[in-house]
Amino acid sequence: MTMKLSTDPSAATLLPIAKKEGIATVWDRHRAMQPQCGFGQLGVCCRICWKGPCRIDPFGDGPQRGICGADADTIVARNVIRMIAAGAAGHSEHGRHVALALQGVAEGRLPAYQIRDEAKLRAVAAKLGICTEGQDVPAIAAAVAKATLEDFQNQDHDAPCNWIEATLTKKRLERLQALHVLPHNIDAVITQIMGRTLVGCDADPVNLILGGIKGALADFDGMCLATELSDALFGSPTPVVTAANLGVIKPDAVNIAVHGHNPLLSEVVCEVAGQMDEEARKAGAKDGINIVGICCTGNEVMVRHGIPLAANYLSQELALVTGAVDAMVVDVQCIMPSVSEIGACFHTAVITTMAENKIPGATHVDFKEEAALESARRIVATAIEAYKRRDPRRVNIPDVKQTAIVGFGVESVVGALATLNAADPLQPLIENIANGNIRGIALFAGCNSTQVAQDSSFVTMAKKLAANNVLMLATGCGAGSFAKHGLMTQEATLEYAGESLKGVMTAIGTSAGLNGPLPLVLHMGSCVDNSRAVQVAVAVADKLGVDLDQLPLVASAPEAMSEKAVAIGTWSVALGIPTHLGTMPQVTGSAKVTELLTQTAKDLLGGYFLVELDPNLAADKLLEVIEERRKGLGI
Ligand code: CUV
Repeated sequence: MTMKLSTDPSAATLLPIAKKEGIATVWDRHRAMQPQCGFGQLGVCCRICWKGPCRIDPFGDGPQRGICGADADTIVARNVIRMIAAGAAGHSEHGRHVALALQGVAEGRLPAYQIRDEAKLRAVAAKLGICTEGQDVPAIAAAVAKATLEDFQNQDHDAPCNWIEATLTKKRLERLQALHVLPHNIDAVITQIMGRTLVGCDADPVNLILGGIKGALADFDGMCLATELSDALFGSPTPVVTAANLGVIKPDAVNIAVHGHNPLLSEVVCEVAGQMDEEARKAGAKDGINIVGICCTGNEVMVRHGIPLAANYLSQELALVTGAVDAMVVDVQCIMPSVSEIGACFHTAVITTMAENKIPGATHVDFKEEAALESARRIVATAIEAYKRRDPRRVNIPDVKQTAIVGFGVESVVGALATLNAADPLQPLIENIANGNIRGIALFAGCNSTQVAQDSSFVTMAKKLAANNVLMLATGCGAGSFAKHGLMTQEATLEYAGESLKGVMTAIGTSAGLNGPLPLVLHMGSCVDNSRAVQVAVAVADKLGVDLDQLPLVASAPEAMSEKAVAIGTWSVALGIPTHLGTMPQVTGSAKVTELLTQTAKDLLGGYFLVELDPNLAADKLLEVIEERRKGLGI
């Protein structure tokens, strides 16, 4: 295969080492998997019952219906909405954990946690319409947790989830209500998708996709609550200077990589690591304990505490190939099962922590919020023990890292803008969009995929959009890509931003005390933090008196792969945002479903999917969409 596998410079150093050591990586397995199943790629393979598997012949010569009679439209629609349900389940389980933790803190049951951001808690309470007057912090936390947990329990179909109702524009809520796609209960909506896609149930592709949209909006609800309650517990992000890529691993430290998604684990590991630093030094690590992040856990601790990011999704295995990671601590989602085997090639302890997420060959340390400190101590002690077994001759840490200024939550963005206009912080942003200094806003989200040379589509698109004066926000592994490639720096703004964008970024950055422009791409956090970008957009829309589908706002997941990305992309469309996918979605075996998602959605919701695998063309198309939206607004 001649295709470049990764544009991450650390991969160039480490892939040959992996090869020499006989370690297979994600790219080797990708190659071994070629050619991949065409039926699966089109979404026309059905494994929903044991009369099957069935598959529809895309060329029209063979079967056009499965054994039960389901045609390609039904099969594709069922498959894709099951993906949405899985994505929504992942995010909302994460959200539920955080909400239950908040409840535990309110009741004084969780000594490892506290409310670190009281202002955020109060703001959330106000948003949910909870009266806080005369209430102390535990009482407010209890009320917020209760209102949040109702989103998992409410049985009244006509009462939408509390968080979604508190978050979106009025017009958007009405539009979604009219389509009967507003979720009333996250768990119920996910269950409904599983139920309606059983053999012999919903066969109408339009009805199925509408059910999927409802599931995606449940995903959005789970994300909003996960983000906001995590901020209340762990602090809202503020701008911080840190670094990204595998060069953040230190040769003389006990390196602990925190990997996965949920901050409930990583926050406590970070805290305990600080307390156990001396033990690491006693074991011979003269730089003590060094925590580094991978994937969205990495993003969570990066935007809140400036913990450096070692890797995004596709280079998680390479972190182990450095031979200098002493423990990789994982919770849920996006953890390649291969890490335990690669860890075993070295001295690395791969530690799973969640009862429902184990990996053969890994060490399991059960993590429960009630005993979080004890578990975290065991985890850190395991890392120190592993460090003692590290073979220094097998250490290869690539000398690759980039500075990254990160931590742009809604509060910090508004705070920076407030330095220009304290009375009306959004005004400078709106003014600059209206006068065209900023043409539009693009949210980059989503994963890495082996379908694309790692990080390449993110970087190519961002440079082109920047040159055309588009303000960029990023989350998830997209944010990881930009951080690793030096696009979250002030220098990048000076180098790549178009003149008018550069002027605005410099004015905001300088007045906010950054001694120069804002970084080219603003890091908003993990995947669940996509809700932050929506909050900014809703605030702008409300101020202008328009709905989200009128704003010059686009989203892009150029290297999407996870079912979670399918859920996120779908709610993005449902919120009225044109949403680019740079990898081929597994739906093209149904012309009807493809048309629904890429065209009909535009009439129904204002948002739609735009599939373009070439990042240069994708950027052009998004620029066109932005100009079309500007025209609609008369700006
Ligand atoms: Ni939640 S979902 S590969 S870590 S962004 Fe990264 Fe982000 Fe996709 Fe996973």
